[in-house]
Amino acid sequence: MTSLPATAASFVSVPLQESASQADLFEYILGDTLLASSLYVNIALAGLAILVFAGLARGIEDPRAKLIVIATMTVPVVSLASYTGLVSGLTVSILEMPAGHPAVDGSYVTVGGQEGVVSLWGRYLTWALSTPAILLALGLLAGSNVTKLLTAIVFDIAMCVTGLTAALTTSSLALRWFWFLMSCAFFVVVLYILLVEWPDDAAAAGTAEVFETLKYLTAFMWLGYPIVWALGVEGLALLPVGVTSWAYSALDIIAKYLFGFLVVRYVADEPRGVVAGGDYGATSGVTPADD
Ligand code: RET
Repeated sequence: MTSLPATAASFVSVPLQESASQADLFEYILGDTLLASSLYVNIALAGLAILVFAGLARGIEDPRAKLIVIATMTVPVVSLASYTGLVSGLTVSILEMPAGHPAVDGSYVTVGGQEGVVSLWGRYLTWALSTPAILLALGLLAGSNVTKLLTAIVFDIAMCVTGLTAALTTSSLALRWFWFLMSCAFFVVVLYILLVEWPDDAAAAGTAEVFETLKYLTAFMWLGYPIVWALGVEGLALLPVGVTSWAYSALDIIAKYLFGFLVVRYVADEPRGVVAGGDYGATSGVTPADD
């Protein structure tokens, strides 16, 4: 009998690595009431928020006021898609954590034959779309210049992408936390613009009062996200996946829907600080020379 060459023999002996399908993940989520409710509640609230914001914004005429409303409405629109992606198992994975990660001992599950932590990484991905919209609305309300607005948005996107990378890194525990710290450093830039630069702009624009409320609401809620990351399954694994997901969902309810409601309700009155007249958004107020 001829024996197999060494490479073929090792190929045959390697057990097949099973991986959870979207259907497996969809069913797993449905079977975990705490986890499922944290996601389905947000699909309902995002839909409701879109309708309420649209209702409140009926009749707004000024283009700059409309722009603030559109930026605000982007948030529940992204959220609706984001949470639907999560419940369908599309943006969820079972991840095997690096050696030494605390979840390895307690928070592992087996889904579709694959063992690991349930990672709802789609959240971090879609924050890269929703949080810039929040900052656009805030920056416009404060009367920010384009440089500060772009700086806040660029560092915010960098924060979300490096947060996503931290969650998806399975090679080394130290690298997971390095990505996390990098994301925190980008977050500091966003907080600086929100808490130091924009309040002065808002005072000059005449929107200081509403900006003050939104500034504190945003800063407190946003600070909750890295804390949940650190305490949840991705970080120190002190919270199980259902509690981690509910913590993010609760922050989302305030940081997205309550925030949006306050912005649209304020803008709907078209106060002096937010309007800009019919030419707003035109590239130039000058008629081109006829030559
Ligand atoms: C992560 C982990 C890495 C460190 C930091 C984070 C910050 C996340 C924030 C998210 C805000 C999300 C909102 C979503 C609304 O749609 C990525 C959790 C700093 C601040 C407001």
